[in-house]
Order: sequence, then structure tokens, then C-alpha cells
Amino acid sequence: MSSTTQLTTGSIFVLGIFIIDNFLLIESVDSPENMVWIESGSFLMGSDRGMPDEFPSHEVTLDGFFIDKFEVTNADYREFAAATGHLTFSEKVKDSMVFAAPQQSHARRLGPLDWWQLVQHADWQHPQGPDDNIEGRADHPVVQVSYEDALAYCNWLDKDLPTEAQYEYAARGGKQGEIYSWGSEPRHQSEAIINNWQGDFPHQNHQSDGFAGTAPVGSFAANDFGLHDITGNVWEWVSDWYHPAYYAMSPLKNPQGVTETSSIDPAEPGLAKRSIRGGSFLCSDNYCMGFRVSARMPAAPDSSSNHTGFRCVKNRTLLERFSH
Ligand SMILES: [Ca+2]
Ligand SMILES: [Ca+2]
Repeated sequence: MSSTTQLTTGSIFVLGIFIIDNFLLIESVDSPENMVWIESGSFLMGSDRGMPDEFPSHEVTLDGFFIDKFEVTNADYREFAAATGHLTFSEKVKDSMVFAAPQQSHARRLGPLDWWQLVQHADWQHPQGPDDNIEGRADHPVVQVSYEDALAYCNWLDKDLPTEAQYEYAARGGKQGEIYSWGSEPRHQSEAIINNWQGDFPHQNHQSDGFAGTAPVGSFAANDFGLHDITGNVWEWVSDWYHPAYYAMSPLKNPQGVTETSSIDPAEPGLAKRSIRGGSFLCSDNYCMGFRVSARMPAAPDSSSNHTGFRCVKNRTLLERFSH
């Protein structure tokens, strides 16, 4: 047999496996409840026009995965806490971060320390503090959960937190090079398209989207992948350790972030942080802009606040792919 024939036979064999593999994959994809299957594919991650930590935009290829259609709700988390007895970080330390609009100041420029307060007994069942509760908010996203609290929930369901790349791919909804999950037009300025902050943050929230704080999940239209609140409502934990220059060195396939010891937040060197994604009801056009699909934010994994929640993904192993 000539080497050409061997090569051709080998190629046909590989092609056959590829076709069978993909046939099995397509045939066997049966979405778990309230999850969407995201096909494997490539996309341009990051932005050359955004913040420095979003540079450079670069092509990333991902395996397919399932992702929750909605942010995890208070009802979901209540079920988990009841079944497992899990105590969140803020329940253990008995305090957490809560947003409070500061007094207007003309004397100096305000910063995050002016609007974040460490409130005693703020936790997921009391998002603003002891006088607050989640009654009537079962379908709102759970907040006041740390990275570990979020991961524990996902693991309980045999799921994971999304990687930063999975999150951005999902948020873009198949659109390439756009600024927002719906495209590049700033439609949020004239339409109630996401839950963010309208007006001059942190003093004036016009609430023209109908919500000063969290909104029930799914109150706004899904993106083209069928995902609700993938931008806006609450920030969402992802699994990557944060590094502002990661995109200059990240692998092209299934990037997972840097190691914990390599993580750096220039604002707090020496403190390893995870990334959060998607922006929240506190993100305005004059501050944060976290609802841009390429926007990244570092967050201490043992921190929690009243504007950060999460959703889960389910990654399929090779074994699972062939077991159907
Ligand atoms: Ca709002
Ligand atoms: Ca969100």
C-alpha cells in the first residue's frame, strides 16, 4: 500500500469518526431543565476598544456546554441550603457588602468606598441587612453569595461555574465583535432591554427599566442563545482567577484563567481574585459599563454583595459524549 493510499484511508477513517462523533453529539444532546446547549465553536473574545484588561481581542475555541437560561434564584438557593445545610460566607462572618447611595459631594470625586457599606447580618436571606428579607422575591437572583457559595450550589447539581470564556461566548449569543449582548447600538439608553442603572451613578437612578434593585429573573428578553439577564440584573461569578493581561497569554482552546498564585488585581496587589461578569443593576453609562459583553471585573472569592449572583454550566466529559 502506498503512503498516499494510507494517508487517504486514514483521513477517511478520521472523517468517519468525526461524522459519527458529531452525529452522536447532536442526537444525544438533551438539555437539562432550564439549560441551553451551546454548540462548540470559535469567537473573538475581548475587545480592542474596551478597557485595558479586555485587550487584545483574540480568537478562542470552546467545546460545547450547557448553561443555565437564568441566574440562580432565591428559591433555587433555598432548596440547596435546606438540603445541604450550607452556610454562606456572609452567614458565617455575619456581615456583607451593601450598596448605599452616598450624599452628593462637590468637594471630591467619590469612589467605591463611598457607596459600599459593610452591613452586619446582611446575607442571602437579608440582602440589604437584618431589616430586609426575600419574602416575595423567590424568583429574584440570589445575591450575597461568595464564589465558594456559588460553586457549592453548582456542584450540588453536578454542575460547574462557567469559565470566563464560556460566559463571554454565551453572552455574545453568536454575534461577533459587538459591544452588547444585543448588538452595538446603545438600545439600553432608550429601551428597557436589561436591568441596569439609568441616570447619574451613584446619586440618581431614574429606574426607567422598572427596577431600582434586582428584577425577577427573565424579566427581560433573552439574547440570541436564549439566555436571560446574561448582561445586567446581577454580576455573575465565573471560575477564572483574574489577571488583567491574561488575554495576551491565554491558550486558544478552552482557556481556564491563570492560577491562584498568578492572579493579580492592580488595585489590590497580593490578593488573588476571581472574575465576575455581566454587570448589574448598579452599572450605568457614566460608571462601570459592566453590561458590555467584554467587560471584566475582579472580585475577592470570599466577598459577597447585594449585586452579585451566578448561574451554572454543565460540561460533558468525553465519556458522557459516547455513553448515549
Ligand atoms: Ca434598573
Ligand atoms: Ca446577570
